[in-house]
Amino acid sequence: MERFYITTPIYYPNAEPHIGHAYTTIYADTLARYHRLKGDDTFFLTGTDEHGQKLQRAAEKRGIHPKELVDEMAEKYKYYWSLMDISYDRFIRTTDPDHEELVKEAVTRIYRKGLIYKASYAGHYCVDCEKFYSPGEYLEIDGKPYCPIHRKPLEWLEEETYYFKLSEFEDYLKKVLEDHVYPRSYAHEVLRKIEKEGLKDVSIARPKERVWWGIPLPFDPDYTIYVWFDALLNYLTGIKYREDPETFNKYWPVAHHVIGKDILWFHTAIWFSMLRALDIDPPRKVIVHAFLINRGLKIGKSAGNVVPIDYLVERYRGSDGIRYVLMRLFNPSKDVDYTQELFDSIYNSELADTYGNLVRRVGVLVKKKLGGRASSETIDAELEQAIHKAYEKYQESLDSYEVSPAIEAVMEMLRVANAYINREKPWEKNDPSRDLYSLLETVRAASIMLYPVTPRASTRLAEAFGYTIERLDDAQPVKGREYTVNEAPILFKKIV
Ligand code: ME8
Repeated sequence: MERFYITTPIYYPNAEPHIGHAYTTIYADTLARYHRLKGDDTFFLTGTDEHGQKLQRAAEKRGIHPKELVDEMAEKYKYYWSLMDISYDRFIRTTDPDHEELVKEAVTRIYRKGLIYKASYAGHYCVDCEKFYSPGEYLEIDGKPYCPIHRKPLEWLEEETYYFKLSEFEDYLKKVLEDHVYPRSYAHEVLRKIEKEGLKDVSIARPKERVWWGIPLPFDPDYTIYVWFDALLNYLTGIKYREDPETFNKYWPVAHHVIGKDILWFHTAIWFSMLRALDIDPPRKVIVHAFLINRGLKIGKSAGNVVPIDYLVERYRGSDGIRYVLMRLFNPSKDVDYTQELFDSIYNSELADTYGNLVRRVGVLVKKKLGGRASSETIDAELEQAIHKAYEKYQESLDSYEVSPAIEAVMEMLRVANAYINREKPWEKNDPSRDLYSLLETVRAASIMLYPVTPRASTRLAEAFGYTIERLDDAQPVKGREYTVNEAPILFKKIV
């Protein structure tokens, strides 16, 4: 049996998730559901990144303890992910005791290897990114350094700290990066940065008097472990690296981290080096995607252009519409511009018209012309071929992490079926059993293949047309199946 381990970034719970977070999480969920459908032993991890100065400040602002804030916000994340039908296997929080133990142990091991040392540090810091920016990386506005992502002034920090010897891993990174990053262009981006700037050691601790909200550094309790060093290790905690080596060894070789391009450096240069320091192989793939933008800027709380999840769930009556549109537009390399018109038009033309309307017509005709029961010992060759073609393209795409082309393959099959019904006019025939059976096989195949993207609509259709969705293999056409159509559902109401 094949295996599959997939993760999302663990998000900062200083604010509620928005469609930018949903974009990543739905994509990871789609791949997780696809692999489960193939019968793979699958583990899907998501969660929240709860320590550090950003959370400490957010709590201070509200006059509450950070733990109170993250407890409240972690629940909100879970709420939104249930609204979006996210099928995670564990929701990890960096305040979970097993994670804190793992981080302490990992940092101690790296320290004992001589890869962590004390020295002083000075630099420009963005608290929203929890990251130092060097000249050339930051924006200058009126001669002052600004964060290129959040467009806020950077803070000057000067302090004694502990460094991780990232510089030791240059040769190693140059050897492994290309094979473990998808699309490869992102590996090249990292390699170019290393080539240009060299690999500088990174600070992995903060003085406790400035940042007290986090995991104490085991070998110097005056310091708190840097939030990124803590957070990245969640990918090991999630599959029980410490307590259960069997589970860990089962899933780690098939680890896939889905991330936005903003956190590429952390998930490649820093994470791969940390893993190497712990004698762990790199993940199978870091899958990177570009941003969802709105009015020219990356969607985010600081840009003030957030599109709330509730709004879209309400607009499309449930999770399927927004899941579909985001996956249809999903693009690893190019930013995707959010506009309501574009989202509505994809929803209307593909889900409501091409898919939903065909399902409705087929359902009504089977009930009217065949009393709700359909079977046939032969299938129309054109539709049979269209199903096979879609099935192949769909798998080929998803096996190489491409969601949009997989969906397009299913839509193409449905367009063939729409042309077929219009041409054959089964409503005019005395016995349209063969036509309708062929169409039923096509919409059944569509519902199975689209299940990872639109799980609700697929389940609804399967119930209405009397079959179950269990395995991807079942999407292939067969002859002589007995359909009992008990309802002609309207899967997607058109937005007018
Ligand atoms: O970076 N378009 O958390 P974060 C596309 N805690 N993706 C977007 C997006 C947008 N407009 N906005 C957010 C952190 N994302 C760390 C991660 S992991 C060990 C620690 C998604 O809350 C995208 O996946 O800032 C991005 O990388 C992530 O949210 C950043 O989430």
